[in-house]
Amino acid sequence: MANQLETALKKLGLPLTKQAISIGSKWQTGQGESLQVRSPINGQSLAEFTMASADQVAAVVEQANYAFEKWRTIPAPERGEFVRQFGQKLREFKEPLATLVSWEAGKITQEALGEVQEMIDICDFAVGLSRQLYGKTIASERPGHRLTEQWHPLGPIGVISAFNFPVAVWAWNAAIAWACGDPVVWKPSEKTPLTAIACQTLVAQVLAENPNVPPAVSCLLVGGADVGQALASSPNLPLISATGSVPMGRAVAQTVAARLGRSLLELGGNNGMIIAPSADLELAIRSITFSAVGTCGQRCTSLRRAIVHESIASKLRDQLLSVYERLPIGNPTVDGTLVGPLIDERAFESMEAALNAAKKQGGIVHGGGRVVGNVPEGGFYVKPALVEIAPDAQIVQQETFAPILYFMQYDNLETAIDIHNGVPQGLASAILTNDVREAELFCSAAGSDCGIANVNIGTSGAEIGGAFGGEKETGGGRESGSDSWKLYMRRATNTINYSTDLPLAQGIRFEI
Ligand code: UN1
Repeated sequence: MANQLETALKKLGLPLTKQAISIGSKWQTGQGESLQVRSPINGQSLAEFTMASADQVAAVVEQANYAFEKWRTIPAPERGEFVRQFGQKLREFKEPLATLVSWEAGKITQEALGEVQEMIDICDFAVGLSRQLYGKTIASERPGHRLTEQWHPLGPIGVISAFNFPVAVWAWNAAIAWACGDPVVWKPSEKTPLTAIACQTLVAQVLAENPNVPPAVSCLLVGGADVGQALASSPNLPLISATGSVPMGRAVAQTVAARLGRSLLELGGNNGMIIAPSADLELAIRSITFSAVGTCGQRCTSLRRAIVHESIASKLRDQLLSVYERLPIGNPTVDGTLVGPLIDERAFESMEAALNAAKKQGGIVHGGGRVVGNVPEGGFYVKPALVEIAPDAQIVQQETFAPILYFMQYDNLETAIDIHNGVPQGLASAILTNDVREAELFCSAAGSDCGIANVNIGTSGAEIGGAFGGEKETGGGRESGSDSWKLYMRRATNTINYSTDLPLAQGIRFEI
């Protein structure tokens, strides 16, 4: 197995000595704390090097700012061409990059490949976008005047990403930012620096073929929370896009707000699904299982709460439990495995703590606990848990980044929607129903209060074409598709007078 990793690292051309800082294709040594990178698969050491310190952030941001001065003047379709070439590079290196994602984040091969595909997809989207950064032409109230708006590049963007989508979330930001004319300064999770170094290595290959592109359009800082805070407080990063926990987002948002910067937050989800009496049960089993146990319950969009109509609850529970019983849990790089490891011991402890709390609060816990036989030693493999529990149990309010599905019952849809919306987070949601009235109510203003509301599919696995993000403690940000690009640009409203007169707006008379 380790050979598979070595081959992938070789193919990707990762530098043998790892360094924490990169400006385009130049690497610099960090001056912060030392970092030991371990694989969640078996605890094996993947690399050890010194992280960047907070003091090193300003110099990198300065380089990104120099790059911005040039990058913003390059026509957007030409910037799109750079993104297109990066997308091609990803196609070429899809497999080794996915292998590295598996080894560093513990994803099963299918999901790791899917993550790289998500990067490719957003590159394609951004290439098209680079010819569609449309502003509006607005009817002017004054004769001989043209009122219009333009979208201009904003400046270097700080990207703080999490371990669970170690490369795709950066790509959502980077591909859009580059098309929009913004350089990117990336701080990946300390748990997944190698995938970040791999991405930067691939960007460097594209830079080498494009001498017109200022290399500092892509900067990397492997560092801890102090580096994240230094990015958040940097006045030269007009937008900070941060994905991760609610406490992290709160700290970043407050720092960015204090300098009146922009933040784009994608924080915790506590995603729910209503399963109505008319739901197709076979489809329910498949969508619930993928959403609840996929990525070992470590997606922001993972399904954490099933709100099931009482008439079908016991049947659905029994069927789910029998599927859970035969889930292939183990080495994520082995064909057929569906549930890989948790990221580390702390994640395992959080899962245990949540299950203990659930029991104390009256929950009946099925599954859970560490799997030890038939899995690589040194990894934290768990049995996904299904917990029958009352909707008002306190633990249900909390997002635990692990495969725990709280299973609750309802009697009428209004109550189900109240239960559904009665948590602090608001990322992804779904209803399974064949009743069009129920489906439309769920998607209406009086329905799900989340950023993502689905019908007859699970909560996870969104496509890049839509805007991704959620409300309440999820942070309100939207990234990826639709018009999320507007956050990465500044809007200028232009009023142009092509007459020989000077009429004032609002009919004001001001004769001199
Ligand atoms: C995340 O977990 O931070 O919708 C992102 C999904 C993926 C992205 C998840 N496309 O599950």
